[in-house]
Amino acid sequence: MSSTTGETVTNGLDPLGSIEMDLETFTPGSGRLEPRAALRSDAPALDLNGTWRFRLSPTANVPDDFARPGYDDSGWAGLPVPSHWNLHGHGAPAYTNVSYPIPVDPPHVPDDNPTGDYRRVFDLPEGWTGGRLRFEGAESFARVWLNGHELGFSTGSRLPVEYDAGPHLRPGRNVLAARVHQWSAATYLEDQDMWWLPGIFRDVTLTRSTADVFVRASYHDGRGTLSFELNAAGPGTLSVPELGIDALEPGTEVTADVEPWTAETPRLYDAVVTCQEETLRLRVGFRTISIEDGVLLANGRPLLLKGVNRHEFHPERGRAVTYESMREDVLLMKRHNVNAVRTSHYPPHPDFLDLCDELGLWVIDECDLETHGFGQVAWRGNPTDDPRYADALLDRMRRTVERDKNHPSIIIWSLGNEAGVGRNLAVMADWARERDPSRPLHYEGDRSCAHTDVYSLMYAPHAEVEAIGRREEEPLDDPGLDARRRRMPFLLCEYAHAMGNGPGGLAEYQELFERYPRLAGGFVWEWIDHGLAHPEHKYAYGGDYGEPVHDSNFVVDGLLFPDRTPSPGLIDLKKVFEPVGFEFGDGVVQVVNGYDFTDLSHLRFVAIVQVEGETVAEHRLDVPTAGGECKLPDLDGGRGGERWLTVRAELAADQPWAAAGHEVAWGQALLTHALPRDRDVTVPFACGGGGPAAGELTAGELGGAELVAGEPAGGELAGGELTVGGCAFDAVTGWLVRLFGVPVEGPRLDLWRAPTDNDRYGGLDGRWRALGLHRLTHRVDEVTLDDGLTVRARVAPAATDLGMVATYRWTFDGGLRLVLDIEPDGEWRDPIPRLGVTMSLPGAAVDEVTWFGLGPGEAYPDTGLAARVGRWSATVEQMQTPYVYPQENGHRAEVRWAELGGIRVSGEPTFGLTARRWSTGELAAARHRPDLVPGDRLHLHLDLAHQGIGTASCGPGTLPAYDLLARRATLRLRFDRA
Ligand code: IPT
Repeated sequence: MSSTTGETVTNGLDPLGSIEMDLETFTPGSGRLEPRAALRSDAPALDLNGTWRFRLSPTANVPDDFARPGYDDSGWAGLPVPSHWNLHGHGAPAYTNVSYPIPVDPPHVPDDNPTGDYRRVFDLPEGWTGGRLRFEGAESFARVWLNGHELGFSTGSRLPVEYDAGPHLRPGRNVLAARVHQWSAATYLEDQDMWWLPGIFRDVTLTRSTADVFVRASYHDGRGTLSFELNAAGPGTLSVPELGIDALEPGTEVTADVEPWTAETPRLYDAVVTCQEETLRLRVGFRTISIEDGVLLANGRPLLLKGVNRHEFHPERGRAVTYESMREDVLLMKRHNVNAVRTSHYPPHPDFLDLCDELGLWVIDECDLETHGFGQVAWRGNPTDDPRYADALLDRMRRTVERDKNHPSIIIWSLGNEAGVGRNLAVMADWARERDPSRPLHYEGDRSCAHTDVYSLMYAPHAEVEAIGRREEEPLDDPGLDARRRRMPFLLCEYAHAMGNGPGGLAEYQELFERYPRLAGGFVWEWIDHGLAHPEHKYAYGGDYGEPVHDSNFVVDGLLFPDRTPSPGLIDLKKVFEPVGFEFGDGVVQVVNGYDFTDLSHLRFVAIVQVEGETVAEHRLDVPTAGGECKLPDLDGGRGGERWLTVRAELAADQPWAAAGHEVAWGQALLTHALPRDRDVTVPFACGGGGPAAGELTAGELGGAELVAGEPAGGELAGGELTVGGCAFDAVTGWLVRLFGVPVEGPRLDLWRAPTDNDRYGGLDGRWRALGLHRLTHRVDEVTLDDGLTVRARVAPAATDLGMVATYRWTFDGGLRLVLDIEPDGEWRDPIPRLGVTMSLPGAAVDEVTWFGLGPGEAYPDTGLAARVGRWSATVEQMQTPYVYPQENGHRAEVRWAELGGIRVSGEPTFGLTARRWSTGELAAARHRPDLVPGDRLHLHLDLAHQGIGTASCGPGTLPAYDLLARRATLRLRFDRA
């Protein structure tokens, strides 16, 4: 703040200037107690969550008299704690990815600085003395008063702080007050890609617990070694009754026969630390993380991280997540074969880590640090390299490690995310190494890995990952650092950007991770879409609250939709992460145990035989618990048709994270192809050989003769229509107008799809629009009638000489057959979105679609790994994948046949099926789900091929094998009455 005299004073304008100074201080806090572990203690504690009195001011420049106990807050609103005030009608959320929403001018912040004042009255139970006020999280700067006495302030939004309340507590009524500023000098350290959500968003307690414990439990060859540090008022000992460990003194070591903790076998031992003034309960997991010869090991065995990046998010509550939703996250991860989580990009609510210990997930715990927006000013002034911010960065690392040090699930500490490089990283790393040598350090932002123990990249393309796997990466300039990094295991802390439709390329990454021991796996970006519940848009993203600077729907890039239903990307990931593999041979199946630590004894195996998608036999398989060859039963059966064998591995008994019968893995093998259909009788289209006469058609004449099903018939030319077997063509244009009595438009060649996020951000969409693929013109050049109907057309966008020659060859043999030859005209360079036909029919006639092919979910060339051959049914509504930002979706692949609205469409041999109640143009124009309003037509897309999906929204595009290049192609379809 500046005075008008030209002389800069920080506190020149009002007597509350000291607040301004603190807001812009580099110091992380004042009046705080030393950080300590989140512990379960029997010491009395008072839950101070609930409804607090609340007032929002637009600036920080307001009197702080509200902190006085006698202040009259009767005019204030009520606000739940924990929560974010801007999700409760006070202001609005804002989203930016990399950009700061304030000028980059550390440590200063704008005068417009939403400031929330909080008051909470509580009664102290009788006989209560002393205690600490503990805030688990407040964003971004919080000052606290008790009964009018300032206790201090703190920054580090996603980290706890404790103040000594004792001296100021009174018997009976007490008044707690807090002032939270949205912007502060600490904002520069919290530029994570997420909504800006201020407020006291985690729990507040008054606790009389004061002790700190650091348990160290390692594992080697069946033996566990245990010791602990205690920081308490007076002596204390540790006991683990189940292991016969009793009254262990701090600093002494004991060993015992134990079962190790792993994410697959999350074995925990109850421990009790008995101190003079309190008893603490912990759960100890014995495990050792090490690095040998560039391989990441857990308990001496190579570890493959099948991970996701998890932000805390709930569509109504933001980052103020409940225990139930944290638990749901862990259960969903376990059920989808995820074994690891990176807490991007801050330490989560402490309960989440308890759930990881208990249910089994490997965790990279990341410090609350990101300064990404400095990248937009060439990293000038980056706090990571500014000594004035050193204390704040060290403070964050200390509070992360101290709070979370007792979790066996945490195997790696991460210094932060996207914070550039600088000397403060060394300060953080040196301290963490000293305090906890048992866990390797991670930080992706410094490619030299000068301060880390694992080599990490984000969004590296497959080829680069493979080079690293082979230890053939590009060298660093500094030979010493290069040699050091070359000895490190590698992980992708982010990959496979799950934004919208996709991600593609998962299987190819997994294949590399499994092939090269140096590759310790990776973490898909990201777990959940951060779409905020919105009355008009259903789910809001950046810009929906009128933010002047925002990053649109980049915040909606998760494997779960905002309501936590799995997107196709998560279903695919489950398949790719399967811990059991199946290789089919002649009469046998080879079952491969892909677990890192366990055998297969917790699974049962079922073989299912299906003919045309209908189950004809089911058998139990006896699979050796170590995996290996398993003889298949006699799978012959009388009925014809396409026969498939599916082998499923399911949980044999209930697990804490899923019920018995939960499918863990599956494989499929084709047993016999379908017999070719008898199609030798072709009914000639032409009667009397007359070609179609031009100029005969009027609208009133539409509506030709219906034929009884199965009756052989010759074609008939009347009223400007050529009819055959209940199907009619416009005699002039050659377009199909009726299909077994159903009025239709099309099929016509179509090359466009509503762009996916990957198409848009990766640039393909722009190229397709420039080419005009969304506005193709059709010109019929020739209509020939003989024993069939041949229509030759040129399909091309305006303003270019590129086009496609489409030759539709129609014949009738009781069913209507289409052979469509497509030939590119001109030099097509870019991949095209799709190749197929689009047609529409009256929507009211169709509700359910049944198909035999891949399903039940959508599949594109490089996605849909979880789709299996079967017979599936879904309503048109259910066939839509509800991406928050509407885009191409719902394509069912390798469809042999589909029935809808009394019509059966068959591929010869297969086709891609998409059915919608809106056109591609409408889908492409929609910005939120509610923009899509069902029309009265059903739009049917019958495709030969699609462009792959890739992950170009952030990361590599489609692998070359999945590019759809314009080339000669033939689509063969057949239409019958269902
Ligand atoms: C990367 C970020 O680490 C992550 O927070 C998220 O923003 C992701 O991108 C995109 O959704 S950083 C990017 C510049 C590679």
